[in-house]
Amino acid sequence: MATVKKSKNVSVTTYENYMNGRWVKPKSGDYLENRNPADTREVVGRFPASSAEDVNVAVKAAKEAFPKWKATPAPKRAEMLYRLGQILLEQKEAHATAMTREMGKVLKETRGDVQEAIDMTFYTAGEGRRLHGYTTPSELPDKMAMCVRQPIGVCGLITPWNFPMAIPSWKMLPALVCGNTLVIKPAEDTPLSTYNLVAAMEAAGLPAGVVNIVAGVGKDAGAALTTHKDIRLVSFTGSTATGRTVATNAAQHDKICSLEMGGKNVIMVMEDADLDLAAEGAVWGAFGTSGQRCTAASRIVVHKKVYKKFVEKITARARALRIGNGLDPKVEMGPVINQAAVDKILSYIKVGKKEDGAKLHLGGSQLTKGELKHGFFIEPTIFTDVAPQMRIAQEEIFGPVLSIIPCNNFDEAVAIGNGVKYGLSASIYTADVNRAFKAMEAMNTGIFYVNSSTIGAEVHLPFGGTKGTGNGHREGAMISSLDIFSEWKAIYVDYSGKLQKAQIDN
Ligand code: UN1
Repeated sequence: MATVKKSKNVSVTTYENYMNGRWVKPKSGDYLENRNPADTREVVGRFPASSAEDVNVAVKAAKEAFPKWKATPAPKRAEMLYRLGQILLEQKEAHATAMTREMGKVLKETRGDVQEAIDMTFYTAGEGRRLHGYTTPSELPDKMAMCVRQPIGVCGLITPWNFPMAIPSWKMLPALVCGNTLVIKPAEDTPLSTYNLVAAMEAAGLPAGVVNIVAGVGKDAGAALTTHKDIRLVSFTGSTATGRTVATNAAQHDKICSLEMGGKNVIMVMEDADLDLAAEGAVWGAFGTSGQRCTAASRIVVHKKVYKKFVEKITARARALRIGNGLDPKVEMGPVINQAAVDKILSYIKVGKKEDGAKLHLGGSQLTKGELKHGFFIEPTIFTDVAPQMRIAQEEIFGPVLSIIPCNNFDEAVAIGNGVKYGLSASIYTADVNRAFKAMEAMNTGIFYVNSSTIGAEVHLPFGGTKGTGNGHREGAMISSLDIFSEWKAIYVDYSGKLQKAQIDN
């Protein structure tokens, strides 16, 4: 990695792609600037604007490394992951600081992001000594039947900017423990955190070619990954629109494809809920990470009996949030990621203001006073009296904008909660255990919480959603993510010494 002089006083680090165990320049020689969304005067680094040619080199390296990595016993593969976990633990604070600088979320949250990658590392490493298949009786005598997991080959991974170390870890680590090699393209807004993860993998001793990183934009490097003939699996997290393109490309080449896309998550606050707890959870779910999580709580459905009181409580909390640069330990909410995000969020606020009946109750503007003018800051924004079919209650905004929807009873809350095209996360606040269980059953989402917000999934449980959120896969938890990153092989051993015919000799 070279450091180039940017101006008189500031030097900016230039990062290269990592392929076949070496850091190499992109063939085009072009780079993208990674700027701090809290203060765009700061360039965090320069990263390759890679092309399909760069992707080809990385895929070739991954393909050549595959046979040896596949033949490496899984417990040995996992030993490298244990070392990786140790390294990440030692580097945690530095990685959290770097992540706040490139992504904007507050330090407490970036520490959580790095910790999620550490959790995933140790958790997955344990799988090196499991990777269980199973044996089962054959229908014929003197015949054994079993299933084993086998690696798939070269995986192409495309990851988003909101969890730039955790989400790459959800994909890379299970891919590696299963014996695959990989090429990852991190989001162009936040490549540094994924680079830091890859550099830690290099330090942990991963052999050349097993892990490769190619930075760049989706339409070049990303698209090339989804269409390359030697990539057998594509795993993508990001917007629903891009996910469809990824899936379409993958289908043309018979690739395995796992998608994790949008959300429009709901918190249902019942009349018997602990309203302080619910308001605290709602603020955390709606405005944590400036609302930029696929699990963010962007809709709150509140029982009419407690509606007014709840709105008062959440407003008081949201109004008190300290907004600014996430490196300041007092700050509770950072910027949004870039100018395009500002434009999109403000346009949704405009749409909400025009909706007949909805009231802009809090916020609604970009913050441009003092130091904030250098970043992409938007006020915590609350719309009240929102109707379930309004666009602000249906579409993913991915920013600090919350819609509060009144409801008459539990059944109506469930119907509103389920009445969107996504199905990632949902939650209910209630003191009634029967109702909590009914909601657990009734909500058509991949994740559900009782008396807790919609965010905060732990790595050892399945992560993903129903309907427009994904295409049926789950990351995180071992069985489900191993099912993404390995293929089953059914093996029959006939020790009868004669020809036995299944389905016929019966
Ligand atoms: C995401 O929103 O894209 O459950 C991932 C959570 C985090 C992961 C979120 N552990 O909120």
